[in-house]
Amino acid sequence: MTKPPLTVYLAAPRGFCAGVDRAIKIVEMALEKWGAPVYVRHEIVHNKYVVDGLRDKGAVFVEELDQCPDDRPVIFSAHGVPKSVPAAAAAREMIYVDATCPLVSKVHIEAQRHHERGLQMIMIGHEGHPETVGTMGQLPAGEVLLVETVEDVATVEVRDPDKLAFVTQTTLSVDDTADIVAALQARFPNIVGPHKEDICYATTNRQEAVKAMAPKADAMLVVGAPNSSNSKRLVEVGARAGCDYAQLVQRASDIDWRALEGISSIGITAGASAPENLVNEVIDAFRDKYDVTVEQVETAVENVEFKVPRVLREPA
Ligand code: 0K2
Ligand code: SF4
Repeated sequence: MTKPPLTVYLAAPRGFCAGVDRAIKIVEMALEKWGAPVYVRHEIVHNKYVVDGLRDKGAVFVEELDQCPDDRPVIFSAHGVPKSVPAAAAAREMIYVDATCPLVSKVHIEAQRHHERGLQMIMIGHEGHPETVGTMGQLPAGEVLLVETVEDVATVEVRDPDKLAFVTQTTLSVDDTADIVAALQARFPNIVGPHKEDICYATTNRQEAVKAMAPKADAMLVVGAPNSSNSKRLVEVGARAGCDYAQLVQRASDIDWRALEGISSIGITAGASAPENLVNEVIDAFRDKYDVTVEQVETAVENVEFKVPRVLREPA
């Protein structure tokens, strides 16, 4: 039986960013250096496949530091942690390695500097997301106000409208955040902030690639986890860029084949925490049913790389 033709538009860049790559390497190198078990506070990155693979090698994933014993190393996830977490680990004389992405740490430092200059902080982010919790937790409780939407900007109650600064989560929608920043600047003309926002290069590039790819495709799949902020944003960006069906899949077994009936093209991308082998698994699932031609839609070339902490590069 001949298979129907299908064009697979493959977004580039997609998948792992430099911060995710570094965070996973930190867990692998910690396991090599100290042996199992190594504890990891929170999923190192939001991907079940990655977490399961590291668990098989001896990593133990917990949500809070008090679930870790004093005498085993602990790693903090790529999303960052409130200041209280390394402080508690130090007080217990634990070995800890911070796998917070350097681009998230940069935001932590920004928040700290504004605070030291006497500015009250506004964080644009998603309530309860570990990165937002971590960034807000760089300053004393109550010093950072959270806004999630343009509507929140209208009601946020500040100490002094002329002594304000803002920071953002790194994995937000570029377009939604621009609207929120504009609303903040309209209400508080003297607010201080980064040049645009703190959304990282990887988030920005993946959203740009989706914007170029989505209008061409009859449907679009984002390989990523339901708790991955940047992956969920890619689904929204795809839908807004004109793709009628944009869906998140963790892997090939999640594909809803009935919803895809009649398509002649599909766009595929992957969130910053989704491994390339899961992208290949999804493409292979299409090859089983279709005569697939892959066309890359490339909007940027990335060459960012972050070093792992020195403690892991030194011999035991
Ligand atoms: O996109 P999220 O912040 O939810 O996180 P992941 O899916 O784990 O992606 C890595 C980004 C981590 C920090 O920016
Ligand atoms: Fe770092 Fe951006 Fe990757 Fe987050 S998405 S880990 S901020 S490079």
